[in-house]
This record gives sequence, C-alpha cells and structure tokens, in this order.
Amino acid sequence: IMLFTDCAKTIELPCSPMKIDEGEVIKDPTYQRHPRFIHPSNNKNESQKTQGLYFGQKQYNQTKAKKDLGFFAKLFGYDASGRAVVIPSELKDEAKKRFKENQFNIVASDLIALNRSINDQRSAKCRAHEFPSDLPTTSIVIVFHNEGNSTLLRTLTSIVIRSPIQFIHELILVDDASIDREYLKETLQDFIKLLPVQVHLLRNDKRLGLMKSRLKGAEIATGDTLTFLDAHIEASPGWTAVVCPIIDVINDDDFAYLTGSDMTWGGFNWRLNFRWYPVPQREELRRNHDHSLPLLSPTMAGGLFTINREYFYEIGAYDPGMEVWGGENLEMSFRVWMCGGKVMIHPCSHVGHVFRKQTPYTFPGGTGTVIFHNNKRLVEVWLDKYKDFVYSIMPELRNVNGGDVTERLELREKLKCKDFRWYLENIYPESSMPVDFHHVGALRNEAYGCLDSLGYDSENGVNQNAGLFPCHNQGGNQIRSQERSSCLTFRNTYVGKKQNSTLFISPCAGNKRKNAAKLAVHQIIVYSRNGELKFDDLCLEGSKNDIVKVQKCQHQSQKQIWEYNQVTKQMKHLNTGQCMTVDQNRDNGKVHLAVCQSLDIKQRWILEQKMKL
Ligand code: LR7
Ligand code: MN
Repeated sequence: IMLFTDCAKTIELPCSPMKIDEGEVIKDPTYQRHPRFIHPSNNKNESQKTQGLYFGQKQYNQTKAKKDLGFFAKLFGYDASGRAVVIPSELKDEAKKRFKENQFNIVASDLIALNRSINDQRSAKCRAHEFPSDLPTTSIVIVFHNEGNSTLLRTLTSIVIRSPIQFIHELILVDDASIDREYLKETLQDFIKLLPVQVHLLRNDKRLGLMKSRLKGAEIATGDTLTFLDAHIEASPGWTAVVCPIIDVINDDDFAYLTGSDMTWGGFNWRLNFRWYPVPQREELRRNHDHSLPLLSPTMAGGLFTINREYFYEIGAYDPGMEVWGGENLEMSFRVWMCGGKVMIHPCSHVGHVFRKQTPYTFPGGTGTVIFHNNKRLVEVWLDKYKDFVYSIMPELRNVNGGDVTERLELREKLKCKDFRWYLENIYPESSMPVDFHHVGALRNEAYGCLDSLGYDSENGVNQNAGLFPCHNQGGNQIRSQERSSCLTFRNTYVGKKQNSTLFISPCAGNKRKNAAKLAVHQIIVYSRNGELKFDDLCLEGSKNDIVKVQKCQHQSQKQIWEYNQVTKQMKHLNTGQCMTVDQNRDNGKVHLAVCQSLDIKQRWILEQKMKL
C-alpha cells in the first residue's frame, strides 16, 4: 500500500506500480449459501484463480488487510466472474429501499469485490491481435454527480487492474457538486491515493452538468489522448483505449455482467434519442466480416470513448452551451462525421456499464427543459433542412430557446463541414430519418375519417415497440379528440419471442394508456421515397389477406414496400398486389390487406403533407 502512495504522488519515481490483481476472493460464510458464487477452492478455471487478496506480490490475510484498508474493505466480496449476485434474504428489504439512491442496486454492488474478475469478453481473434507497444498515452476523465460508492470505486479499480499501466497518463475525476454523500469526500481522497497512477480530483462549486464537467477535466489533461468514461463502469480484460468500446451491460439489480453484442452500432430515432441498431450488411462487407476490425458507427452512445487530445479541441470539444445531460453524444457524432472524422466501435475492447432505467439525480430546470434545450442546439447547428422534419415530429421543440449558437455555426464553417444530407446519404442511409420521402404527415382513411397515423413514444427503451401508441379518429394531430368514437389502436402480441404488432380500430378507451397515449406526441407517418410506411424505426408490413403489422424496418424488404395511387387513393402492397383496407366489422377493425377495389371507400387513404424538403 505504501508503494501505491509513493507512485501516486510522484510519477517521476521509477516505480513499477504494483497491481491489484483481479479475482481475489476472501472466504465468506454467506458465500456458501449462494451456490452461484464460485468458491476459490472449487474453481477449476485457470483464468479465474482466486486465492487471497494480493496487492502486487504481497498477499494479505483478511484481518490484516481489513485493518489496513479500512473503508476499502470492499475489496473483500463476492467474485463470480460477472455473474449475478444473489441478495441474502436479510438484505432484500434494504436493497429495495435503497435502489432509488442511484437507480441501481447498490446493496448488490456492495457485496461484490471491487476487483471481481470478469471473463474475457473478447473473441479469440481479438485476443490474438498484436497491438503496437508504443501506443499513445491517455488521460482518463470521469465525471460524477452523486454516484454510488462501490460502483465508483469499482470503476477506478477495474481501470487500474486491467490497463497496461504505462499508457495511463493520469486519471482525472471531476466531482460535479455532489451533495450529501460523505464517502465522496475524504474517503474518496484516501482511496485514490492508493491507486498506482496519478489522480487529479477536481470539485465543482456548483453543478455544471456532464459536458461542462468533462470540458473542465479535459482542460488539465496532458496525455496524448483523452478517454471519457461514466462513473459506474467496469473495464474488462484486454479493454483497449481505442475509440468506443463495445458496451457490455451490468445489470442494475444484480450486477450480472453480460456481454454486449458486436453486431450493433449506434443510430438515433425521430426524437433524437441515441439507439442501438443491428449492423447492416454493407458494413459487414466493408470489414470483410472480420469482427475483430473496428466498426464504423453513425453515432456513439457518448459515455465511453477515447479521442486524441489535440483532435478533441480541433474538432470542437463539446458545445459548452449544453447543460447537464443529453444531446452531446449525437452532436459529437454528427460533427465528427460531417467534419471529416470517423466514429468507430472497436470490438476488441469491452467496457461494462451499469445501465439504469432512470437518472437518480435532478435536472435543474426540469428534465424536458434541459434535454430540449440541448436538442434545440443540436438541430439548429447540424441538421440543416432536416430540422423541419424533427420539428414536425416534436413541434414543441420549434419554440424552445436554445440560446446563441453562432459560435457553433462558425465552427462548422471553419471546419468546412459537409451537410446533413451528405451524412444521411453516406454514413447513415439506414437511418429512420428518411433522406427522401413523399410524405411526412398523417395517414387518414376516408371511410372512417379518423385514421391518420400512430403516436410514437420512443422513450421506452431500445427496440421496444411498446412505445407505440394509437392515434385518434379526427385526422389531426392530437390523440385525444373531442368527437372520437373509434381509435386506431396499436397492439403487441407475442408468440414466444416473436413480436407481432397489429393495428385495428376499436372504441377509444377512456384514458387508458393504450390509446390515450402521450398528448405531446404528434401523429406522423413517413412515406419514404423507396416506398416504406414508417413510424420512426418501425415499418408497416403486409402479407396476403392478413392484418397489416408494424415491424422493425428491414430496409428494402419487399413485404414493407407500398405504392400509393394519387388518383384512387389506394395504398397498394407491392408484394401481394393487395390494398390496405380498414373495416370495423372485420378482424375487430384491424387494418388488413384485401383485393383492391377501386371504388371501395374503405381503401381510400389520404396522406396529409406536413413538410417538404
Ligand atoms: O449533471 C450531471 N453531472 C455529471 O457529472 C449529470 C451526470 N453526470 C455524470 C454521471 O455521474 C455519470 O458519470 O455523467 C455521467 C453520465 O451520466 P449517466 O450515467 O447518469 O447517464 P447515461 O449512462 O444515461 O449517459 C449516457 O448519455 C449521456 C448523454 O448526455 C452521456 O453521453 C453519457 O456519457 C452516456 N453514457 C454512455 O454512453 C454509457 C453507455 C450507455 C448507453 C447507451
Ligand atoms: Mn451511465
């Protein structure tokens, strides 16, 4: 421990920093009761060897180490190679009660060793890669506001035990004005002294939000590159500080460590939320199906990435006009691509992140206000004419004051960046935001006069169709209508894992979520130039005489191509030659395909144009 202190204080010391080896487990009586934890002596796997607590070469016995380490005793805990924690029954109530403190299960996290081992997440091919030994150094910047203790300490521990220490120039922690968390004060200061790298801890007097805090941290950095990380992550074996890692999932409840897919990349939806989507075929072809090569990704999640320090500033760092949380990840992605850079995910680098369903902290001014403010800046600076598309999806955004963006526009000018159309065409043609379209607006059936489009709420998470809502029956934009008598309703059913989503007309159900939906969400459908009918990343899909389903867009799947006839107002399904029909007396009023009958009012659809490019 003394060695650590010396190394941390004076980096000039020719110290070969001691490592806290991973994967030590101290015998614990409760441990026997939880068969899911590997007992050291039963552990056959060489890579998960777990005996005693080591600091470098030194082995500590439990009592002594606990005494020496004091608060730091959390190094003693379960190690189950990333498997889920089983909470002992006497702690269950506490775990539940304290969940909201951090919006993850801190009691579970506290039970796990700070240095728990994690199975190597990399493919064999990645493991065989030889990386140059003269890589640039990095300054790791971690900002936090009211973060959990063991999760923050595990973030730091995993970094120092799983990085070639010579490449870590320094760790820069920025405490974004955390309040009422004693352990973030002296205890944290004591802890960082133990780390075998130089650590700077900056404290904000007042809340700056994550972008400004990161800027503040980056400012004092002197490494060749900057690595930004969230405060509740775990670096896994062999993680490399190259661009974005694959982000593995640490469960917010039992802290199980789950491998992230190497076949997803970053995109965004109509409401400008970052989303993961499957990597398209063309990108697979580009990298020759070699999953150990970096993936070119249209956007990044924002939290975890490495960037050359000089380039970070050259390309415009962060927009200092953005507050607290949100928007900066897309802003940076668009900016980097449009101004000549690249955003990549390196599949040979894995970092786990505790994904939470809600933020535990406050958004000064209100969540909506903050995110709208940031998105307004994003849209005004980078989206060109496509901002009208966003405004037709989120009309509320049009009147939001995003503040002065002149400097960002000047930056765009100075860097001679390409336009957003170029980005959509060349970097992200699979985007749910259509490059070209015939219509953006409501889809209305003449027979009922009430069918227009679906509400869509994408806030409910990744690829969850449950965020879709039905529309009303008055052809306008609001879901709740005075005269509604029937509603276009949306329903998801599951056959095993396969999801089927159907549309049908049904009596509007009072204020039920199913068709009361979110009033702020306007009802827009896109009829794209290539013939898809889309609600964001979902497409209408037809099959013969069957109900029209809402499915993930397949990008040019024949089942999802429609041909609209301006004269007859029919919406013909290309694959079957049948027409989109609605009949309140059939299939509970579901929208279905039927033989085209040109005079059938039930097949007449009006596309209401909301905008043009
Ligand atoms: O006011 C704040 N001050 C802070 O210091 C608000 C937050 N923070 C800190 C916070 O303590 C945490 O360390 O900023 C970090 C990110 O905030 P989280 O973890 O509460 O949010 P998140 O995981 O949802 O954040 C994702 O989106 C953000 C949008 O602004 C940022 O880009 C985050 O870095 C990003 N995190 C990831 O990409 C990790 C993978 C998640 C995904 C997808
Ligand atoms: Mn996070």
